[in-house]
Amino acid sequence: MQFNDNTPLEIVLKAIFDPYKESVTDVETISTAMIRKGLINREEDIINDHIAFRTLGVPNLGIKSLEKIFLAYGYQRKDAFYFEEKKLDAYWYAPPSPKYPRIFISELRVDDLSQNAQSIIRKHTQDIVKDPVDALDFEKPKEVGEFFYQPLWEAPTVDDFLELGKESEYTAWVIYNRYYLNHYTISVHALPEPYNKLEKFNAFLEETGIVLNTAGGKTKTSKDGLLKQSSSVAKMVNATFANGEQMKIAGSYVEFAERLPLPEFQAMDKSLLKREHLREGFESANADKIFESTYDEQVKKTATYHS
Ligand code: OOG
Ligand code: NI
Repeated sequence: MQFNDNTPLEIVLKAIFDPYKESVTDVETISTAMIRKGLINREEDIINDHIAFRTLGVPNLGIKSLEKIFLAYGYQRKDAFYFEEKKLDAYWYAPPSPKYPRIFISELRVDDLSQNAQSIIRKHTQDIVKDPVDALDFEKPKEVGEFFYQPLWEAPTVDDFLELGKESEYTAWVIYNRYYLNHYTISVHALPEPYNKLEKFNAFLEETGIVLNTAGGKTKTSKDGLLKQSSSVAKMVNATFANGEQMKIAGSYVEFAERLPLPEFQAMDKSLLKREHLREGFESANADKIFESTYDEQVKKTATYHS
């Protein structure tokens, strides 16, 4: 991501990205390998396709609350998605300029969980009686960015975390991580040939030691064939729970997206292709599997799991 203008939105995005980069070591591993391979000169050359957040559907939180931040900086809400089995709703948001990433925000359908899981969630969130986003001053973008890393509610106990995880791994992740940036996404189509093809880029990532999410296959392809996505598996990170208890849990991950030209632009000179010529939006079936990048089944494949 290269931002030169220091606009409020750029300051917010940077404040969201920096702590994520600090904790997700794959970010730097991948950038360094891409530089060594000559795919980019600097990390800032990577075009960030989108970033994603997770939230809980309870009063004063959820999509309705978090989206206000991005709407305030000029984003527009686009298509809705529904994930039956994972009990999630989501929207994506188009940026005010193609130089900024899209946003994907998902939300847990809390009422669809068991009474037991609901009561654990409500125990953590019931004291939030006002929308915390309403207290933000959008003219102070650094503070807005820092909001994503504020506690919002008490850290869960290890028992509550594990109990939630039995029913919904997404929920356990959110109850601990809250609005932590879930992933950023490298635009693979923007890289030099032949690494602008996701299958080739995936092989390069694996040579670099990156473990890919295999849910639904390493490459997830939309029905129209024009949006291909893959993702790394989240690494385990040290987490401090209530009463100071420590345990390793899944952190955040990195995604890779290849957007192909729309049928009417497929004959166009490749060097002239811009964002508006490429497949837009997201794909439910791809997203459904990408969520699993933080799920035990995938995460246990990383070497650090038992350390
Ligand atoms: C988001 C998963 C979906 C996409 O690009 O379809 C997604 C998440 O893991 O919270 O990122
Ligand atoms: Ni994504």
